[in-house]
Amino acid sequence: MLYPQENETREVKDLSGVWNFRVDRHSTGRDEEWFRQPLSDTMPMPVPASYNDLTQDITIRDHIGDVWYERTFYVPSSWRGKRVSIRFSSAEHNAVAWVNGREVVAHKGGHLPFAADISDIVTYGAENRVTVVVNNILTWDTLPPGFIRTYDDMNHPPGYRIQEIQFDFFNYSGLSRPVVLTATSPTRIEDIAIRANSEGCTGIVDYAVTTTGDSARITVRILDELGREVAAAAEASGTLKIENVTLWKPGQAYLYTLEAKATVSTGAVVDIYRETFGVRTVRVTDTQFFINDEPFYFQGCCKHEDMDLKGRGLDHALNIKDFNLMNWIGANSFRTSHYPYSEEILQLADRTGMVIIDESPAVGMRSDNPAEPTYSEERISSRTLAHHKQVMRELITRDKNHPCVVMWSVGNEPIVNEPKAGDYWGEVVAETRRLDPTRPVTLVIGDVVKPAECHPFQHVDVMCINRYHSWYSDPGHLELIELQTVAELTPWHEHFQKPLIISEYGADTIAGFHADPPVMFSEEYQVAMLENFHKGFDRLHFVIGEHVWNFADFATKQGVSRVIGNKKGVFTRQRQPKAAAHALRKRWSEPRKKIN
Ligand code: BDP
Repeated sequence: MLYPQENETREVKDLSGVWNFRVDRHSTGRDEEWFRQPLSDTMPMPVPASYNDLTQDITIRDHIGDVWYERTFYVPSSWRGKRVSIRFSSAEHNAVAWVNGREVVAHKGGHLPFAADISDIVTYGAENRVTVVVNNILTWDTLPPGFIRTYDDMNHPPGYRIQEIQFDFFNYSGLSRPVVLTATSPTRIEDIAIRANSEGCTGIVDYAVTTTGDSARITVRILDELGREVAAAAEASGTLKIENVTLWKPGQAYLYTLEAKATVSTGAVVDIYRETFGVRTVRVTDTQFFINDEPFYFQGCCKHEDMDLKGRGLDHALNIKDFNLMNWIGANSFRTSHYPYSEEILQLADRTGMVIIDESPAVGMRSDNPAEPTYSEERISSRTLAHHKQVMRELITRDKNHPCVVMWSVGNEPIVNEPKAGDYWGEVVAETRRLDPTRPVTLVIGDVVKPAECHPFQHVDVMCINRYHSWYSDPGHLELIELQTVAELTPWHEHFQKPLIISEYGADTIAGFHADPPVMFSEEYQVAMLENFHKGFDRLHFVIGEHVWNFADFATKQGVSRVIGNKKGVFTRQRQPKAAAHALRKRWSEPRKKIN
């Protein structure tokens, strides 16, 4: 799905701002058809933002179920005869939208965009109303999965229920990314797919432009960063060559623009779309990851979209600060743990040369009862699998043209040792490869099992493994980390003959807590722990990357091991460095040394 773009043929109207908001406390809104009339009893609520942390009402923060958003907007008279759409960049997690009381779109799953043609529903040159119900309930059929636990005992009031989640971040909800109106010609460019790589000094650009509406003639040109035309064609799809191509490289981004024009029989240009892309190749061997035929070592931190007050709400200032901090610390990459991040974040990565492992929201895929299997019709079922494939389709449709994305991650820390795990993840990986044969695929695992018991890894190109030595295992024993890293990871490579990224390692650290010799939760402990892991990584030739957990402290559900959230950040939630940030900056600014 193309990003909303404003140009000489396209208009975008941003509906960000303060909307009307109402919590559906008794789940009556849908039956009472609240979308028919303007909502009553509303409070103001910003879009984009998660709503959870913006009131003083704990029952709003922890609400389970529907919330309603509404606002009015004008559609200019000049838009009559155009194709008018409404586009939601994300609604967590399920949503239905009505315009002027008529349903226009329903979407399952947060973090990915959806849109509806509302040309025949809006009133031109007049006020219109959009109403959206957003539901945050997670079930075994959603990604991430979750389930509702209801209690029937003396210790809980009648009907008491909680949302159980098996992932370690707050279940923020709402309209966390922009909502926009777009106006295009009824005959328009629907999608552009670009696959660009290089042979010698020549860029080879396979492209396909699809259109909707009346037939249109498509012409394309490729422009370099100075706006000079470097290739052109008069077909909707084909292969273009860029002589003396400038490659997109980690830390050294170079973006070309593919400009597509749709012309109708009268000779009028009815639509133009300019898609940026980079020319780069990606390749994996049994011990290495190559970008443009140069070995690439992933160094960086996993992240979250997370901040005070606005939760997962899109925040350009925060994103710029985060990219500047990652640059400062010497990070060259990050994983979008544990869900697709905003399109605006990927655009920043394209532009700055940050390398991305793009992850689906499949996190917490594990049975809640160790005596019962995860992969069964009661839990992770054929319904979950069908939805997972749909999510991969939507993710790849959205992100396929970003040069920053070098690998797809199909999920994080599922149960891997049940025999059916091989079938489930095999199917997800196969679908991912069918959709995009150009990028490697990984799965991130966390369980400490023997390699032969990890059924999904036979299907992936790169093994991503999360390890918490001296934290969740052998707490306090920093001296074991190097030994355990080497002893435990070596068999994984021997068994699978694939390269490996340590996709998480870390320690909760309260900024300002000090102890020397180090004790857990002190800044010194976090530094010492990272350093001991690094000694292990540097001894392993098949380790192709290290992603610290986590870039910054973040909000989680409440629990006895979380002190107002997860504190494994090397920056605080307000983006101030802990001692570990300085230590990483030192390591990542020096040339990397492998011992063997
Ligand atoms: C890993 C999870 C991550 C958690 C982290 C932790 O992948 O989401 O936040 O552990 O416990 O298992 O801090």
